[in-house]
Order: sequence, then C-alpha cells, then structure tokens
Amino acid sequence: MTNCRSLRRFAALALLASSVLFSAMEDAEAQPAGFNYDESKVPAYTLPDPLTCLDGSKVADSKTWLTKRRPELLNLFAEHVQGRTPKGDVTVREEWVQHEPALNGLASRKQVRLSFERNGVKRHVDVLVYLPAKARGPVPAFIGLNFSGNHTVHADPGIILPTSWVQNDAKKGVTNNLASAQMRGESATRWQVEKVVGRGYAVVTAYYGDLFPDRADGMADSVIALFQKELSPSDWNAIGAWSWGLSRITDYLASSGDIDLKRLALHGHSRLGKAALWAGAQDQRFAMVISNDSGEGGAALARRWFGETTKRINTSFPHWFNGAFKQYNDNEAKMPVDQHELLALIAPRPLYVASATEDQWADPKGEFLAAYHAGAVYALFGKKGVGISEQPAPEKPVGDAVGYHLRVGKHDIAEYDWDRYLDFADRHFGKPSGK
Ligand code: GTR
Repeated sequence: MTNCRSLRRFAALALLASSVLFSAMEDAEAQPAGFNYDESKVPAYTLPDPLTCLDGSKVADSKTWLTKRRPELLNLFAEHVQGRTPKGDVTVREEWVQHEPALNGLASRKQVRLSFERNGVKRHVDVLVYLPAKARGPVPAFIGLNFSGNHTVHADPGIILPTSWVQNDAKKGVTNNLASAQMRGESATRWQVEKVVGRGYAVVTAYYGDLFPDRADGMADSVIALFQKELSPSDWNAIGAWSWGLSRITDYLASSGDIDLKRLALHGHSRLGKAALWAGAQDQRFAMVISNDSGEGGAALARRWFGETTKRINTSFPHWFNGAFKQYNDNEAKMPVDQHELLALIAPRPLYVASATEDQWADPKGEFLAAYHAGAVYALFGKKGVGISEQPAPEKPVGDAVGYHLRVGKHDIAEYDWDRYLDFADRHFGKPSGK
C-alpha cells in the first residue's frame, strides 16, 4: 500500500514537473517551441568515444568491447538516461491462448495473454502473433509494440481488443479510455501484415499501454508497480517498462517453439523506436534491431542540437526517461554518453536506422550520424557499418551490418520502409524457407 502510494506520489510529481503534456500521440505538427530547425545554429560538439573506457584505456578488440566497455556503457545509459531495469523474477502465466486460421488462409492468428504477478500486484500484456500458414517449424519474425491496441494493426475482426487504458479520441469512438472496434485496422499501413507474412516472417505485436500507459501519471498502472519500492532518480520509467515487456514477450516466444529466435528482428517507430533500441541494447536475443524515425532519445545524437532537444523531450514527456536524465536539459555536453553509443550496443547484430525527409523534429541527419559513428564498434567485429560518412540522398538506402535510409515523406512507417526492412532481414537472416 505504502509502496503503491509512493509510486503515485512520484507520478504526481512527474505530472507537476511537466509544463506541457502531450496527449496527442505522434502529432509532429503540434510540437511545442524550444527546438532548432536551423542547421547554421547547430553548435560545435564533441562526441564521447565509444572505444575509450572509463579508466582511459582504449578498446582494440571485440573481446574487450564485450567484456568491459559494453557493460560499462549499458550501465551509463541505465544510470543517466533510461533507468535501471530490475532483475527480480516475476511469475508469468499464459492466462489464455487462442489459435485460429486467419487472413484468408495466409496465416494463423495466435493470441495469448501473459499475466505477470509479483508482490501481490498483477499486470498483463496481450500478445498477437500471425504465423505464416505455410511455415514448417520455427519461423523468423518481426516483433514490435503498437501505439493504440493490437486491433489497430489489421482490420481482422478476430483480434481481441485491449482492456487496458487507451487515449480518448471521440472521433474514433474511444471514450472512457476504453478501446473501440471502430479503430480496427487504423494503423494497418504501418504494419503491412500481409506483406510481412507473405515474405515468410511472423508478425508479433502487443499494445504498449498494457506495459505502461503513456501518460505522465502512468507509472502506478504500469508493470513498474510489480517491483514495488521507493523510487530513486535512476529508476526506470516508461521506455524501460516497454523494453522490459519486449523481453518478457520474447521469453514467451522462446518457450512457444513457433519462432526462430536467431532470426528475430525487433522494430519500433518513434517513441517505440527509442524503446526498441533500449530493449535491443540490453537483451541480445534480439537478433536485429530496427529504429524507425526514433529521433531524440533514440537514434538521433543528443549533442547535435537540432529538432527536438533533451529539455524539450523531458518537459513534454517526463515519464519516458529516468530522473537523472533531466540534469542534461540544455546541458547535453555533460552527458557521459550519446546516442551513437546506444546504437553501438547492438553490435555485432544487424542494425537499421531509418529517417524521413519531413521528420525534421527527429533530426534525420543526427540519426544518420549516430548510425555512422556506431560503425567504429562494428569494425571491431570485422563488420562494415553504413559505409559512407555523408548522409545519403532520399531513398538511396546504404549500409552493410548497419543499414540506413531517408524516406521521402512524414514521420511514419510506410510500405517503403517495410520493403527495406524485409530485404535487410532476407540479406542477414537468409530468405525464409520456400521464399
Ligand atoms: C513526439 C516526440 C518524439 C517522438 C514522437 C512519437 O511528440 O516529441 O520524441 O517520440 O512523439 O513517438 O511519435
């Protein structure tokens, strides 16, 4: 009870600290002031070197990277940016499972509720999986969280609606924070389910609000409440909770036998791209990581003061990163890390960073440069990164172990992005059998 109250108190403080609260998700047009779109105003900056350890020694081989520098950087990101993910065990149950033919014979649809229990607190996440109907044995898969509920990724009437809190949107029939069938298929273009399944990959998704409702006071209703304790500034927050959930879903996939974990690609768009990068950095079972327009706190360099800034993101979304991260508002040069090092934590696994021309808020150039600078760590493994040092022209994909493209268009995941991700996965994983 006391712990629950402390969670609520922390959440209430976070709410107070937020001068502007954005309820409209992903609305790039409605961004607040306090950003820079003028390239000539980007000040000079020096990036921290991923290959220099805290004791000043240099990393010259992959072994030192894996055993010394990688843990060091993970720890710095946990302490100063995302917060520390607790290690404590949680009781996980498959509360219900449904498995039926779907998509006119193209796939089977599996839905499972994973319930979590710890210290008398219960939470759950509903997982939706489309398995290619022709699959024999474990298949490669794309896993990613969704913004508005599993039922929004495809119009398939068999998808179970979320029961947890969703953002109200009267025009789309969402009132009282309850999901509405009117939103079925709303985000279908972002998921391209038929295309992905048709190429031989499973689609795995879950609603991010099951793990942490995306509002400044969401913590008390999130999975963080399972780990009751007094919160300190270095504790985890929404991005940490979303990535924790991705790992728990992966535990389930590992036990289900449906998915070939060696070919599991994790993707995320925007704030969920930030979560995908953090999940991929911590959990090396994600065999490939794709960051789509993840911007500030994701792939974009924080020190390159363009588009959204650290202060802006911490003000609009105080519940995403940890308390310690707030000390870098207008003070990015003091951060012990920058985002190229978050990307480097994915090495040597294939990594893809994508930007969009009209998504200046996310700083496409800063996203490219972070991908470029992560290449120093891939080189330790004898792998090539993006291959060029200047951002490529729109729709000229580049890269080897680190892929990059700049799509023409707005902040979104479009078919163009999916075509690139599928080709990238085929290239690194091998084409799924029969394709
Ligand atoms: C914006 C936020 C970005 C990005 C985006 C989204 O409002 O400033 O950092 O994450 O939301 O998630 O769509």
